[in-house]
Amino acid sequence: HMTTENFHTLTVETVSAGVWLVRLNRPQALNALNTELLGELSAVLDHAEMTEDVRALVLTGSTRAFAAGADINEMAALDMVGILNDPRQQHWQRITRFSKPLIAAVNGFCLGGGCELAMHADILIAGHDAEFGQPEINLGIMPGAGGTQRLLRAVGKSMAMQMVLSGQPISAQQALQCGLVSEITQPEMTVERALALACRIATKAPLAVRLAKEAILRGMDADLSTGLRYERQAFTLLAATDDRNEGIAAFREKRQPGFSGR
Ligand code: DAK
Repeated sequence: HMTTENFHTLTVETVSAGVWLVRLNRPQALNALNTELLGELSAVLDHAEMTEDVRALVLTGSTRAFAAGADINEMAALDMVGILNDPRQQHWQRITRFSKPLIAAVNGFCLGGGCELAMHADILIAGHDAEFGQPEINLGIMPGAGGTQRLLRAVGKSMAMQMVLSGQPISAQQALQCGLVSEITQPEMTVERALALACRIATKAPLAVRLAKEAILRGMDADLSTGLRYERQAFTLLAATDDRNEGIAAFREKRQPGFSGR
């Protein structure tokens, strides 16, 4: 069981069996991602990765902001060498390689590094009032945590160019239309909807969930035949699991499966 007392910039709550809710909590800076916050988030992901009972995570901010970007005050102090040696790079890599389902519940501002963080999630749910943008260009810089690449893959060339080059944010409705998010909700329902999805995923066979997530992520940067080869291998691997036998047996016996993660 994860406690929140060691953290300054976020809280972690065990919501129900297998689901943790992580809330970014730097209201004075609209949840801007400073080194401490990214460090605490990567510590939570380490812990979640190692805890077998954890099956899915929901990541959210406040009603006003998911996150308004990297912490501009902190960034101001870094020169080129400082950026090259930046410890935050390790934290971003930790987030990238998280193997369990991560769902972002986004309300309010979701900008710059905040939008890049949300795009690290496997599923994005947004409130009607959410605003997604890459405003780095306004600061004379550009996205640095995957924004140009993940946005391109999520929304296509024209919208990615529009957002990154103009710095103008898009609405939740636009984000839905272009596929950046999969659902929009009433703002007060965003976290609830994300948790409901996480709880549902938490009942599935963990190995199947993990390999399916990996297959989809691999497909994002592979050609079709490479992606299909990976899918075939992963699918074959699952044939050796207890949960596959249990899932098929439960269907035939018209009962709910009890997955063991084996
Ligand atoms: N950093 C630090 N503080 C921030 C902040 C940020 N990104 N965003 C907001 N705040 C602070 C404000 O300074 C203000 O603090 P006080 O003045 O009250 O002390 C407080 O949060 C409330 O903000 P506002 O008073 O500005 O609130 P408004 O409602 O008027 O405006 C806003 C909200 C979101 C439109 C505005 O705050 C805003 O434009 N914020 C900046 C948005 C932005 O430009 N974000 C992009 C930052 S650049 C990398 C990885 C990632 C990145 C780079 C490199 N590597 C791995 C190499 C990412 C870069 C970025 O994200």
